[in-house]
Amino acid sequence: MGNEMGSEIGNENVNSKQLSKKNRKSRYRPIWLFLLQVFFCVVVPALVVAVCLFYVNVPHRHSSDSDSESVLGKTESWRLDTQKNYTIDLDYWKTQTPGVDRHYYLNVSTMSQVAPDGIERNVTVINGQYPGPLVEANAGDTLFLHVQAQGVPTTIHCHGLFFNKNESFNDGAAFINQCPIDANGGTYDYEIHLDENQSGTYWYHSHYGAQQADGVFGPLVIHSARERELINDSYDAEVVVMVNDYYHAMANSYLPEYLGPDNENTEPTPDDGLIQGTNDFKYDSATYVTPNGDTDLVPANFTQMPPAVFNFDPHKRYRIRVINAGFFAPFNFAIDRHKMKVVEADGTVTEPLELESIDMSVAQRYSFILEPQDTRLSEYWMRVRFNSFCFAQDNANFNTSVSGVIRYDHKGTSLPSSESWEYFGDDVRCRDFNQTLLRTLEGQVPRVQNGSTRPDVIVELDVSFMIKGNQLDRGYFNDMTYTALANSSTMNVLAKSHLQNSIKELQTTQVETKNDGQYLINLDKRGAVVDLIINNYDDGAHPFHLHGHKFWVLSSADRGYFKKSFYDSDNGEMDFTNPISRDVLGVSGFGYAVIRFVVDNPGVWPFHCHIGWHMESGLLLQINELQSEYSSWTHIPSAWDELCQTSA
Ligand SMILES: [Cu+2]
Repeated sequence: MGNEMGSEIGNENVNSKQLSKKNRKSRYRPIWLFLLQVFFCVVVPALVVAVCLFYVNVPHRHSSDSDSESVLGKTESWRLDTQKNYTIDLDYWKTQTPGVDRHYYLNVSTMSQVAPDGIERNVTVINGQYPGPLVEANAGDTLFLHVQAQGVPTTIHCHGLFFNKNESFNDGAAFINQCPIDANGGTYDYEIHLDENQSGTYWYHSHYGAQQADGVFGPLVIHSARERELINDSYDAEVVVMVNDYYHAMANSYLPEYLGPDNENTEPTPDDGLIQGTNDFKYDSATYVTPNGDTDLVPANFTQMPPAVFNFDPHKRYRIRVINAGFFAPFNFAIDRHKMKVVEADGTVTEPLELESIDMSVAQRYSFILEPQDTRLSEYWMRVRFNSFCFAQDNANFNTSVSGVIRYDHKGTSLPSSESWEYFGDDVRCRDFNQTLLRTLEGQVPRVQNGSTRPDVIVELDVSFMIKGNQLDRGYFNDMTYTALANSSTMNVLAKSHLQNSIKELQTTQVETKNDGQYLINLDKRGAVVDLIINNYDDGAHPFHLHGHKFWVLSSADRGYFKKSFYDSDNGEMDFTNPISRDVLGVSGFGYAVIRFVVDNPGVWPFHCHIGWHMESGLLLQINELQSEYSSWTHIPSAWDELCQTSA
């Protein structure tokens, strides 16, 4: 609005100059004409300027739908231009060979009066824009993230990356892999040597408290010629589609009630869902529910925003990379009259799987090749349906059907009239789709040396939410709920004070230790095959994420509990061939899963539910992998140690 008004003021100035010239010529005209000229040359422009300034200083309240035209097509300075930024330049990446240094500068700060969906709120964002920019590299490159914190502490975690060149200290989980970057202009440079064999769709986000939900996240894509070859499809265009649930207030404002006494894990329900950081939220002052029921938070300003628009070329074949970058809510994703040939899940190339829609838990990613089923229309709806069955409470603000527009005729402005695929949603369960449909291309589950289906190490994890001390409901793995260290990180302690500390000393040989609020699974034998058996005794689904690895999904079930005899049965309860290997798996309420990984990556790796609220409730443990190796590293930068000194 500021720019628009500025240009109007400018035009008035030009007009008054033109009138002034005429005025000089008219000095011998009658007095009434002179007064008329004064009126038009001075009084009218002054009034116009005054009115303009009034509107610049006092923004419209609740501008109505009729104002939406003026917003469409105009980009606010705080809004990232995702049409440009999230479109991948495939031709460029095809010319790149691995081994390049890629530098990104990420400045984290809090801004006020930002309105991704039209409702103004404070956000914490990267480089002053919402959402975060696309970060890209080739497999085998070195990725530098130069992060600066301005006004808020932060850390950046690259979700799904292995950090397997002895770089666990750059994983970014606050109080686990590092101390936070100091709020007062503190900096840290993440230098990540990317694995030559890791590629696909990832994302990065703040791993400090609940900060991710406030806007510190963005897509991360690792390109690879080998991956394109494996996918073996002649796609010639690529787009990232980033979807997230969205709240109308800072995440921390919900925590006192959520984590407070007598709240039985009733998570705050989102107000909205965004595609590419935008949505056409329908504001109605009569029915609007203010965050936390705080009546002071009636929106001062509302601007109707447009839905996400994708301008596609009908002659191109698209690879779409979808990311659930949300904090809490899973969704179903579909595009009218287009099928999706899934070719990648969490960075793993899959055997092609054709679907009409796909369910995605928080933090999961899929790539699919877009397969138009007809070309009669020039616009089609992209549909994101959040599953309200997953919410503990209703939120009248949240229209759980969020839409984007795919436009083949870029000059068109009309909304699609396309029809949806049949949708069986709002399932009576909250779960991933049947994961046995997904197969790792050319994959093979690792086995122990004698070829047995059983692993070297089995860890059984019972998941629950329990009310214990002070009437507080917390998330538990077995009998442990996580609480962060106050002034250090687990890895600082275990790497630098490995012979004497209060968490886990190097000479300790137990697989499981539980000291100082830190539940560790200690894996000391390189090459060992490890299975985590996750029995979910909670009624809610949990998307579990392991840092530093992908895991093989040997088994997952919506109901029941795992029996070890399944290892020896041929009844299909387990799969030791080529099931999916990924880094996030949703485990249904009262269901279970068995996941496998190999001990080959020294470091401290969180294993946690990726629902931000549940992580705040303590549903997190740490894999302490090859401590004998990482505690002898001499290459950890001194800047990493210093983070703990400034935050202490
Ligand atoms: Cu959870």
